[in-house]
Amino acid sequence: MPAQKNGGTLQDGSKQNKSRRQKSPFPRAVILTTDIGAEMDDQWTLAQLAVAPEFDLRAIVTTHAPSLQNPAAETAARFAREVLDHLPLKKHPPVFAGSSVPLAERSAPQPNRAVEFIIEQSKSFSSGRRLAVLMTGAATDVASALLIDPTLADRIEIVAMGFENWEAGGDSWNVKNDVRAWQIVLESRAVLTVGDARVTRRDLAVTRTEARKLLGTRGIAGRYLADLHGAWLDRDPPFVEKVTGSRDKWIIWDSVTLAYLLGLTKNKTYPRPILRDDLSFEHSSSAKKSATLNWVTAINAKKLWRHFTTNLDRINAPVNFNLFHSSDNDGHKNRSISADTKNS
Ligand SMILES: [Ca+2]
Repeated sequence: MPAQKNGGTLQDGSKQNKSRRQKSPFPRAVILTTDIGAEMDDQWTLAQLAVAPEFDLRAIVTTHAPSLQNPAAETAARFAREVLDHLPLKKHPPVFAGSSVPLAERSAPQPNRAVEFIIEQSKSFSSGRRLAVLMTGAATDVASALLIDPTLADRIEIVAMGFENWEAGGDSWNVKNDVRAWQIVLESRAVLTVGDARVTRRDLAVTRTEARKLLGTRGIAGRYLADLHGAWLDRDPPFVEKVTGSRDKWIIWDSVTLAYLLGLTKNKTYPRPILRDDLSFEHSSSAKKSATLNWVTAINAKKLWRHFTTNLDRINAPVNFNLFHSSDNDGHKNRSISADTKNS
């Protein structure tokens, strides 16, 4: 599919960015930060990440969101464990509840075990081999980690779902839920990629029928995930229609982060903007020229969903699949990566 052209005066500062994504070898170490339970997309993203042989999911850090019952991060942690309990994995990654509230001040981190874990895990990584940190909820814990240890920025690559679009910025959820934290992230030196609401709304909308067809017959995990999608559509149809234009589809927003790491997106590189308190971007010409960020402009949804279903099928029938596809029988780390999921 064609990359969406980003218009106007900013085009001069952009360039096509096929090569910038870190070409770290698989399996790639990843920490997922998520406000899981707020909608239903986080559950799909977590499940796909956990079953993918391309990733070594080191931990799940749960974040706050206004719709999660207090304490929000603890509530989200229960949703994360519920997803893991539906997956036939040999080993579950640890789940850490992060902060249940946004940062109170720009200069004051909110330490917790999740923040400590991010910093600790990062220590065996470097600027040439970065730990991937996916931000699919509020940025609070990542920002706290960056405030406590600014050198963390040299060892992580952040991939985030957030903002309405590149030109204006703006946001209705992840960024809005802790603007200060996002300001810290943007001001840091961490390699950063953003998948916004505009591109995910266009490329990652899934209808009820599509969800059932993709996942409904794929074991306990598949049925559970398809049912979550259906239940979300039924929960508040006018809201669903307001967001998507239809009562029959919802957007799997957060999986844009996964798509990026799998090489299933088109991206552009831009000078890093300044985030104002009202969530708008200031595209300042005086900003440091070296500071950039990657912006996702298109997502190959067909390949992304095929990656999901292929891996669900494999974990549901591990013996047959491994005999057929791989010469080794050691399930998780050494599984062969199918041709579909190699970078395109
Ligand atoms: Ca989310």
